[in-house]
Amino acid sequence: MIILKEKILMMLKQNKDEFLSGEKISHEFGVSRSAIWKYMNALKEEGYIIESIPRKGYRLISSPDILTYGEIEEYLITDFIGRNIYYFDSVSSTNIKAKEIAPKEQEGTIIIAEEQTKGKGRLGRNWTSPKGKGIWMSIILKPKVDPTKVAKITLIGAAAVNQGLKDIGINSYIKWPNDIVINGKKVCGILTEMSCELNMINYCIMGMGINVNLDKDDFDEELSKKATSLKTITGNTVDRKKLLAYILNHFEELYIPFKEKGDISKTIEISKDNSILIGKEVRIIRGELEKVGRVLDIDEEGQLIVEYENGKVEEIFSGEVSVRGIEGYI
Ligand code: BT5
Repeated sequence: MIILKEKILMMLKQNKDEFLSGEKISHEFGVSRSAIWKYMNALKEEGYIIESIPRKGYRLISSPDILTYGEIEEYLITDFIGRNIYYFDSVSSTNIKAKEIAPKEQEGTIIIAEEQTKGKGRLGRNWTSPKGKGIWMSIILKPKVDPTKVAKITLIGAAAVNQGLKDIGINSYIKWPNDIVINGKKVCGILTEMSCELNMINYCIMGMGINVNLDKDDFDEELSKKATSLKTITGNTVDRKKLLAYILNHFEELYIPFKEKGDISKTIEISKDNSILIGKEVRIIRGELEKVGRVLDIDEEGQLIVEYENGKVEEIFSGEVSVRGIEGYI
C-alpha cells in the first residue's frame, strides 16, 4: 500500500532536476495545495532537503539515509517481498514487532527499524543494533509447508545476503546455518522464528541483522573480536538502501521455489559455493555436548554432513558450529 506522501516523493524523484509546482502536484493527486505543503513539511522532517520557491514550486535536493519504502522502491524488483514496509526509528526488536502484526499481515510484509533496543540472537542472546548503521529487519512469511522445513528459510536468507553483497562487489562466506562471515568475522546473523500448529505454519518471521556502517567502537571489546561491519571491511560507507533492496530481490527469487515446490536447490548451490565450513575441522556444540569433526558437504535438504574423528558420518539439522583455528570467531 503506497501512501500519498510516498507518491509525492516518487514524483519529486522522477523530476529531480526541475521544479514541480504545487498546483501540478495537487492536480495530479487531487488534493489541495495546502495539503501538499503539509506533505512537503513531513518529508523535510524525515530529512529530505526540498527547495521551495514561490511561483516555481518544489525541487528535491537530497534524500536522507533511511530505509523507508520510498527510498528502496527504485531498486526493488520483487512481486511481494518488501512491498509493504513498516518503518520505525526505534523498536525493541523487529522480530517482536513482526510477531505482533503477523497474524493479520500479508506474506512479504517487512518490519525495519533504524535501531533495536533489545535486538536478539538465538537462544536469547543479544544482538547489537545501533541507530542508522545497520539493516535490522524482519520478513513475515506464510509458507504452506510442514513446520519441520522452516530451518530452510534461514538458509534462503543467508544465501540472499551473500548474493546481495556480491551485487555491490563484496564477497562473503556463509557459515551454516545463519551467519555471514567476512575476514573471519561475523557481519550478519539470521534468526527465524515461527508460530505453528501440529502440521501447519501460522506464520514465520525471518529476522536479519547486517552490520553495514557500524564503526569499530559500536562493538564492545568482546564483540569486536568476532564481529565486524561492511564499512570497516571496505573502508567506505556502504549504500544501505541498495543493499537492502538487492537482498530482498534475491530472497524472493530463492523463496518462491521453496514456497511453491519445497525446492531449495539454488539456495543449496549458493550455500555450498560460498561455504566457510566445507572441508574444515569444526566443533559442533549442541546443548552440553561438544564434538569435533570435519564438514564434508551440505546435502539437498540443507543439512550439514559431518564426519567425526571415529569415522562416523552424521547429518546435522541445526546447531552451533565453529571452525577450529579461526581466531576470535566462536
Ligand atoms: C544470530 O544469533 O546471529 C541472529 C541475529 C539476528 C538479528 C536480527 S536483527 C533483526 C531481527 N530482530 C531481532 O531482534 N533479531 C533479528 P546467534 O547466532 O545466536 O548470534 C548471537 C551472537 O552474535 C551474540 O551472542 C554475540 O556474540 C554476537 N553478536 C551480537 N551482536 C552482533 C552484531 N551486531 N554483529 C555480529 N555479532 C553480534
